[in-house]
This record gives sequence, structure tokens and C-alpha cells, in this order.
Amino acid sequence: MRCFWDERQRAHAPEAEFFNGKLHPAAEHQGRVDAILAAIGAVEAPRDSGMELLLRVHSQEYLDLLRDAHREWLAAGREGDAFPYTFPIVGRRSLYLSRIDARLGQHSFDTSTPIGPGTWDACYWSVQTALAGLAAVLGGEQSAFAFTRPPGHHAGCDYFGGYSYLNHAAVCAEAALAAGSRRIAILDVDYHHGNGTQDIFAGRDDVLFASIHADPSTDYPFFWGHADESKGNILNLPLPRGTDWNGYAPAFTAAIDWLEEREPDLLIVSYGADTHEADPISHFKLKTSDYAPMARRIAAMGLPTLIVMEGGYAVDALGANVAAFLSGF
Ligand code: OKP
Ligand code: ZN
Repeated sequence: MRCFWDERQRAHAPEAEFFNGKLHPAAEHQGRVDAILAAIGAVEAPRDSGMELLLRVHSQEYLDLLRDAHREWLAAGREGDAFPYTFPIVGRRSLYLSRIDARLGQHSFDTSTPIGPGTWDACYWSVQTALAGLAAVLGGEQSAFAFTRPPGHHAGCDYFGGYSYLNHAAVCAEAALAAGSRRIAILDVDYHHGNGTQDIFAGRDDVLFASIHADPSTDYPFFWGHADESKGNILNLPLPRGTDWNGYAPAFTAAIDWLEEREPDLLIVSYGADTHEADPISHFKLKTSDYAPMARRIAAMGLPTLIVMEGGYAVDALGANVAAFLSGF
């Protein structure tokens, strides 16, 4: 399978994230990159297709913030990575203040997603990597893997969070529609609900979003991903902590059936390896040996398929998990 990656994606190197009342070493760190690259072998670098396709999903003022935030942070006399700390929860999002803290809070929903000096570059090239994978699929490859990093599925059209800044799956769905696809299926099998992707496409009939994830009553991102959000083009299948393949498989099959009934002509898989039993921030019990059968079932849909990388933080198992998943195609 053709795999895509750009070395400039390494430029995002967060030191820490804030949760449970303190800073923790960032889970989304460089070790993930080396683990995955070692396991997938040869990668192709993307060409630069510019900003145009990003703007089909993300707003200009949001993209401006991502690009400028760290410079403004330094100009305000701060050190290290830029973090939001106050959010316009009572409304007034239209009160577009120019102070960096207000801009950060207006475009984010957590304190786990810092912006460093290299974040914009890494995110920009990560989207280009995704678009290169899409181009391969539209060009006739049955499947392709875009090693997108940092992840994307928590990012909305104008917000970051959950280690995500630009939503690769969403940009690729819009790009595919622009290139003539009729209906896109997005299957999200990361441990966490893909709230950004859901927000971006809710109410549409040309993009379907099916997600299997940890019950947001107990797990991040809490405020999205509940079963009762399923309607129209959205299907959420939350599962309890401790779920193993036996518990996972029925929901997974239901998601695939639901997508197939709606006759998409292209599939985008948001793949997270954080469903693995060893994942340090997650609580499912999938095994490395579960990923190839999972992927074979997806491949049996017979659709041109782009796989984009989301989470997966058990660095020692990560390479094997990604390789196992890709082997199923
Ligand atoms: C990104 B992706 C950890 C608290 C912060 C943020 C999780 C982001 C996951 N206990 N969690 O979906 O893998
Ligand atoms: Zn995740």
C-alpha cells in the first residue's frame, strides 16, 4: 500500500498537556512518529496543493490564528507553547477580541492541545499528506495510508482540541466531493469520539459519519459522541470501558452495515490505535491480532479507501498495531 508522510510534520513537538489539575508529558509526542515510520517502511512525501482545500472546511480567521498564535504568544512575553485558559462558554463568540488569550479560547475547547513554534507547519504538511493519499485513491489505488500527525478528528471548522488542529478526514471528504465523488463515508475507529468531524458534517447528506468509541459519559471528549446524537448522516456507537473484540465487533459490523446501506462511493477511515489494550490514556482491550480482521472487514466494503491516522499512544505496540491494520488491506 502506498503510504504518505512529510518530515515537516515532526515540527509539532508539544512538551506537556494540562488535565486533572496539572501538566503531564504530552502523550502525542515524537516517539509515535518513529514507531509508525519504522513499521510502515517506504513513505512518499506529498506535493504542496496550497490552502484552497483547507478553506473548504476551516475558516480563514481560524487558520490565521493557528499560523500566528505562537508568534503572538512570544510577543506577549510568554514562554514555551501557547495554551488557552479561558473559553467563551456564555456566548459572545462574535466578540472577536484581539488579545492572544481571547483568540486562543475562542477557537478551542481544551487545555491538552498546545500551539508551539512548529505546530502550524506540521499541521499544514499533515493535511498535504492526507490530500496526497486521497489523490492516490482518486487516481486508482484501492487504498492508501496517510500518516497524518498530529491527529485531526477533534478539530472543527473553527476550533482545535484533543491534540487536533486541522481535520484531515474532513478536508479530504470535501476535496473528494469537489473532485466528483458523490457520497463519502467516514468510519471513525479511534478510541475517542471524532467530535470535530461530526460537527463539520452534521445535517449533510453527501457525507456520512459513523463512529465507534468510548462512552463519552466516562471518556473524553464528554460533550459529544452520545448515542442520542445519532440522526440523519450521523451514527454514534459508544461502548463501555473494558470493551474487547467480542464487545467491539457487533458495533463495528453495525457501523459498516449502516454505511453500506447509504451507498457511499468513497471511504475515509479515521484510524486510531488507541483502542489497543496497552494504550496509556484509553480503556478498551483490543489486541494487535484484532486489527487485521478489522481492516479486512473494512476492505470487503470494496470501496476506494483512504486511511488517515488519528490517535494511538502505546508507543511499544504502535508500530505493530498500524502494520497489522494496514496488512488487512
Ligand atoms: C486524541 B485522539 C487524558 C486527558 C486529555 C485528550 C485526548 C485526546 C485524544 N486523560 N485527553 O482522539 O486520540
Ligand atoms: Zn483517540
